[in-house]
Amino acid sequence: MSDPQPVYLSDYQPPAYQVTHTELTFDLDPAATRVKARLHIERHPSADSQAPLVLNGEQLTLISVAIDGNSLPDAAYQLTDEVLHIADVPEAFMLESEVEIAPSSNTALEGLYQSNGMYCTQCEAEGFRRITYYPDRPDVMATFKVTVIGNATSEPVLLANGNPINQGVLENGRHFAIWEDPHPKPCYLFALVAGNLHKVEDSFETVSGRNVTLQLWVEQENLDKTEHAMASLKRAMAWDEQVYGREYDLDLFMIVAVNDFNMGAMENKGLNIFNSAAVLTHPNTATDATFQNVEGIVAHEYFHNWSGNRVTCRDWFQLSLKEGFTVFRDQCFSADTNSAPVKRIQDVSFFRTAQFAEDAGPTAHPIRPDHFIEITNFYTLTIYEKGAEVVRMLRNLLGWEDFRRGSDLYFERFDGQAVTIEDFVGCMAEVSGADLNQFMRWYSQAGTPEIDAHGEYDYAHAEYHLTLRQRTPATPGQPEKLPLHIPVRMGLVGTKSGQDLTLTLSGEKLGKDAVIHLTDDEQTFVFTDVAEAPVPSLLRDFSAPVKLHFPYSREDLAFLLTHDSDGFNRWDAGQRLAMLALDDLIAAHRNGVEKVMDTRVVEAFRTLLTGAMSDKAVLAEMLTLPSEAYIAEQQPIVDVDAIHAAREFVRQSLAVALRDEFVAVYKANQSDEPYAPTPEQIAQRSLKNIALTYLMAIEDEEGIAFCETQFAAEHNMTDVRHALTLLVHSDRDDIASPALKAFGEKWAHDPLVMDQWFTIQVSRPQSDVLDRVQYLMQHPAFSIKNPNKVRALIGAFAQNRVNFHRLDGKGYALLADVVIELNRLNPEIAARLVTPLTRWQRFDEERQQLMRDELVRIKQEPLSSNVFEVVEKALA
Ligand code: B3K
Ligand code: ZN
Repeated sequence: MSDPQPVYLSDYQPPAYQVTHTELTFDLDPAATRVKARLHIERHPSADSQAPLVLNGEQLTLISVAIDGNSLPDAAYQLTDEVLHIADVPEAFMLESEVEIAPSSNTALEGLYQSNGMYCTQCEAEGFRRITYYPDRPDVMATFKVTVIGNATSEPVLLANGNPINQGVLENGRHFAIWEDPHPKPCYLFALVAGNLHKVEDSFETVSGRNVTLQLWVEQENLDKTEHAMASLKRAMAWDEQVYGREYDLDLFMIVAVNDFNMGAMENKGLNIFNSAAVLTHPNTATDATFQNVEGIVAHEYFHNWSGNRVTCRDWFQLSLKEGFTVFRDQCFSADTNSAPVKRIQDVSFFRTAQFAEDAGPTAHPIRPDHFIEITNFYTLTIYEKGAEVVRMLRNLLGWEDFRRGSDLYFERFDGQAVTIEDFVGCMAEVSGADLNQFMRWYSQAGTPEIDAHGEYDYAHAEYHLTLRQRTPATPGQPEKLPLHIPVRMGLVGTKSGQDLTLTLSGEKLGKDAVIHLTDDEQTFVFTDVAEAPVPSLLRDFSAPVKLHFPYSREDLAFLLTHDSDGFNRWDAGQRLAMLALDDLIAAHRNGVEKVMDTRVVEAFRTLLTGAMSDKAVLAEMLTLPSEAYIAEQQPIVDVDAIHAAREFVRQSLAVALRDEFVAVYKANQSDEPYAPTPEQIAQRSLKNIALTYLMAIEDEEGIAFCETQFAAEHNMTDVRHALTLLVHSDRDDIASPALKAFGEKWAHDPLVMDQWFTIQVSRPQSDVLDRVQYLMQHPAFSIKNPNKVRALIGAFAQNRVNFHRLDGKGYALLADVVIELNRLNPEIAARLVTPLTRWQRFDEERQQLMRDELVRIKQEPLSSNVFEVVEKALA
């Protein structure tokens, strides 16, 4: 067998044949589903009349194929494992085929598969080719009519995209439903669901007065977990009308929850399919974070109806066209619905930890890659989150009004088409007159740009000289980088007044908060009429996805922490201050020197805790130390033990110094109001729980009592889970073990709560974790075939920095064993799971060797193209 080969963006050719209308009939059976397809096909006028028809198809058993009613003899076509090739076809014709597939043995969860006995589909990106022979590419768009035939008892509900047009009873206990979707769509948006489902129904009146029926389909026991998703959907529909002028376009919108799903959810036209973890919530079973996540994902999939479905991608290299834009849209929606500064802090915090790591590793790729082996490997933080940051920069460069005009133009001009990133950015340039040529490099250049900044105040001339130098480190396949267009939003905060000073650049008054444009390798900006010495506040609101280095003193940072008018940068100043202290402590740990806590951090925290800060949500974020993963990102060589020890030392020192303040905050933020996922309540719970986190760092007796009471009160899952986690992660096994046991027994029937139960245990810092993982893999609630379980147990263990990176290599070996097993069952999940091993360059030599050994062991297996691509890059 030869190695899988990449496809290249530069090889793109428009399709020679279009499918204008697709009719499908599914006769469902777990082991032998029959799929009949009738495809109305037309040759493109500019295509060669000799062009063969090439249809994708994988793991299909072909029963018959005919053109215009004439069955094709064997000699008329060629069949391989991947394509059906017909050399000679007319200009316009009807292709009929019948295939057999086996949903019950589909463990890859791509195409048509069964989850808990229910039939469902996942076609993006290239899953439709596992359903029928078809030109499985997004630039082929057809209207669809779908007939689903199933067993009336086991599949009373039969769903597909669009509008229901007919249903009826057949012989032998079978029944059928017919669905029609009038909007032309690529086959990746096709969906079918059949099973014993129950619905919750609501409605939404659109801005033009149309009534849309909204349905949420779940298994019976989950009917009480749908309220929040439904409310979120309605908010999202209203938001897209108000903010983007986008109205829904069918009379019915359905969401289905399934337990076995590779990703969060899928935006199939009119029939979104969701991982149950991304849609089901109840105060007793889901945390605040889950409530917010569900709201964001429901909105994200809904927003795709325009940014993705009505206007779709020409090819999969353009994936960020729909994903980056849609993530940006859902981020803004969540910011408008909840606390905007906290949303930004959390998004950036995650981005700087996880996307920066991706951009610095062997799988780094541009937002628009120029080649790939397996597209499912490119549903990444770069395509999604960095893509969203780039759209956000466009919004900031143009201003909202021009950005909105550009968005309107894009949707109008390209409605019903499959387009490219140039088409999107082109609309933005057209409406605004902005020159975005250099900006386009953000789409083709991988790696995180770094800005080295320094500034000098010239008292004599009342000038501030700010020099910014940019460089983007080499990434695989891209040794040389060009300068990018980087918008730096900034202010100068006067050290006497504590106020933002007016920015005057080349005689022009820019206001107190302005964007300067770094476009060259190095630029110096001279601000004039600067009446007092300032501290610069740079990259406000994280105005560009870059690393910014500025030689701030701890005094500067303590000053910005209290005086910066930008909430994001106030938070960031606190993070930077903590990082300086952590760096010293990491060095002390490595050198075996006694650790000493920086009192400036303690005093900064004291100010926060006792000050008049009214925004509890932001306060809770400011009291949160950088995560071990984020700290690791900042180190040249990651020393997991030193990082853990240093962070624990800071946590404990703060707890000792500010114990009474934490107790006071904890007590002041108790509440027995009925649970609601409102921003106010969430803020209060976050603040209360972060205070408890500190108290538990020193296993304070009162803190332990708070935990026990909070756990036992069972008021809501946010509080219960937080208390349980703190207990389990402490050394008080005498209290933790019974609590964990009670929790596991109470929720044994609820898979989503059991996911949390797994994660809590395998993220504890104690050294017994590896044994626990092995033990829990045998637990009846665990299944390697369920992606949520794999993420909750194995994925969470691989995030447990001290235990996964054990020096005996057993953590790595365990992960590799699971990857090898999953490679056969579910290549998409296997390829994601291997990620932590691919980051071996970041560690000490001993660990590097151990991690590489496991990658080599994986590489010796017969690999799916998914895992092959990742491992090959990691070992290159
Ligand atoms: N568009 C889907 C992606 C599913 C792809 C899985 N291989 C989810 C989303 O971004 O909305
Ligand atoms: Zn998406």
